[in-house]
Amino acid sequence: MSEHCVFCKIVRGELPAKIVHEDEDCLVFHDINPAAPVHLLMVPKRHIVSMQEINPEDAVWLGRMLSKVPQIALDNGCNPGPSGGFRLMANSGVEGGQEVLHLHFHIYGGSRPWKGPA
Ligand code: DGP
Repeated sequence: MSEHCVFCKIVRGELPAKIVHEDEDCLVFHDINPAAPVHLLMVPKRHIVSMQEINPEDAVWLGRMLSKVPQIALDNGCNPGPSGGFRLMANSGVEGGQEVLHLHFHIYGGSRPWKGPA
């Protein structure tokens, strides 16, 4: 946990968020500034800055967390099947476009076709 991190504050319940899923590894909530009809953030509960800090020891919890993305996407308005789908994306580091320095995965979807963020 990091005292001043905005996503740690959401994990601790100190800041409000529209939470759609919670388990031992992560929270999933709506992005405050949606860039698609469905725009969720999957945030690990542990404070990890970005994918640059991930190493092989993280494979178990990271794999367990990411394996839940398809069902969470479907349950929250993404369309099923090859003509539906979603985009899963993680910015990593400032040069990777990351603004909140706590690892998170964007889940975008909910329209077809959707060209993605600029
Ligand atoms: P990134 O550029 O990958 O670091 O994206 C950070 C995203 O986090 C951005 O789309 C806006 C979102 N965000 C920032 N602060 C908050 C917040 O307090 N609540 C919620 N729900 N989303 C936030």
